[in-house]
Amino acid sequence: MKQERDIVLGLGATGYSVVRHLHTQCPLSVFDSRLGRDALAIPFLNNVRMDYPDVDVISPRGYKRALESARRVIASPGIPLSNSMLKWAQIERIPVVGDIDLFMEQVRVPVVGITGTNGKSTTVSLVSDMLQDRGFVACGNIGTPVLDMLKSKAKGYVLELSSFQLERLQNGPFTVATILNISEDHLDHHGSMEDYRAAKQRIYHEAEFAVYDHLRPETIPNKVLPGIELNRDPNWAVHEEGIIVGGELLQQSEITLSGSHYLQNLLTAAAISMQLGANIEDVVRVARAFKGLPHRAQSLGIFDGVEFINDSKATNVCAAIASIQEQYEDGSKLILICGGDGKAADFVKLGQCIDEYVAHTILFGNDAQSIASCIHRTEYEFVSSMDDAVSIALKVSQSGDKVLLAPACASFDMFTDFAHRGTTFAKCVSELFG
Ligand code: UMA
Ligand code: ADP
Repeated sequence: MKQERDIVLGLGATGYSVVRHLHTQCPLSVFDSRLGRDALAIPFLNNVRMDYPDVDVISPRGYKRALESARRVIASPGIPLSNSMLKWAQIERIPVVGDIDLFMEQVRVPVVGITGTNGKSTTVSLVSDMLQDRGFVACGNIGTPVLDMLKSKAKGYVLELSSFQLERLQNGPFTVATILNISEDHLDHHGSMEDYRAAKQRIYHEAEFAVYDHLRPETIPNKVLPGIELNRDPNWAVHEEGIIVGGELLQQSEITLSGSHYLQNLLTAAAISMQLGANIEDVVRVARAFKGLPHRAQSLGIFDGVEFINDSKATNVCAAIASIQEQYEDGSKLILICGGDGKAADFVKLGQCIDEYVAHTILFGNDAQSIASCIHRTEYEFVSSMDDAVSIALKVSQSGDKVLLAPACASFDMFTDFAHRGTTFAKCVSELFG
């Protein structure tokens, strides 16, 4: 007979939050693919061993055996559905869920779900700022695992949901759900755009209300749901002078950040927040105060006449293209620092964009060569460190130019994460200029 034992797969931020959440409720086993070959690199293995000695750490060859006494597998988002550990669980008919399912089973207050290829963290921050006085907090893919926030006294949650979290979601009755946009990303994880889009659509399956964009058909729910269709409904649209929110024009002069994709994020955030009780004053307050998140099109300052811009979070082709076009808008000469782990992306469109808008490109990381093969006119060169990238950028730039870090790739081949990459860029710039 099977015991009531749960297996937690992956011991990163999510797995560790699941252990803390469940360890008093049922016997637990944990497993991570790096056990046995790179155990020191597993982020929370030591914490589990020290603080939760009753939790069984499954030996590298013991996983299949452990399944025999499991009632449920709780998988971390980074483990793709095609992973053999999940396939074996399926063969044994053991349900596989994620941390979002555990959260949704417990939560008794409104939950907003926000996904999209780009703009998730910005929009989640905008919504939680607009609903701050109503006791809403942000969590999820933005950094704090959802289960860690469950004990907070929040009156509502704003969840950033990645396609990795959504692809395994069983239980998603979101009060309001949105897909911001979909462009090519994470093909190494999902295998195809079809599967990536299907994962994103899961956000709407049990949602009560949807906010989506008429101009981006891929964001429209594939089932009938009450909602707001931005840029079709005349009360909710991006306008040449700003945005129309609930029928009122919010002028660009009232909005600190500019740029078409930022206005779209702001419009979406306003529609979600007002659906949950925010008023126009809350929207205006946030539109005035919000200066953007670190590592997203963040100006580091102007040095010797050259502006350095950190958009380390432009981790896919679409975000990098949006970033290049945005920075080029005032006609500046652009020097681009680009590259990293391309996640199996196609760089043809990036190459075309570089040829059109960029004066000089500096490439690094695993996919530097693949990007270079798509650049046909703009000069480029390869470097092996951020230090060298910044020195060369300075050498080829003149007063009035911009140096833009917009990598179009994940950072994991050279840095801990996008924030580490952005901080390293800022450090190299500040060292050069004392
Ligand atoms: N692991 C395995 N087998 C595998 C893959 C991973 O055992 O096949 C193990 C790794 O060895 C590692 C652990 O799983 O020890 C890592 O788990 P994870 O990759 O799921 O990452 P977490 O640390 O749990 O962090 C995750 C999100 N990361 C990913 O989805 C990759 C974090 O988003 C999120 O903040 C956190 O949960 C809390 O919700 C980061 C991210 O990069 C910011 N997300 C991607 C993105 O935004 O593009 C999706
Ligand atoms: P995510 O959490 O989805 O990665 P962020 O808000 O952190 O999104 O922004 C990541 C990158 O995407 C930044 O480089 C930013 O300039 C760009 N970006 C933000 N919003 C949009 C959007 N609506 N469309 C395209 N690019 C965007």
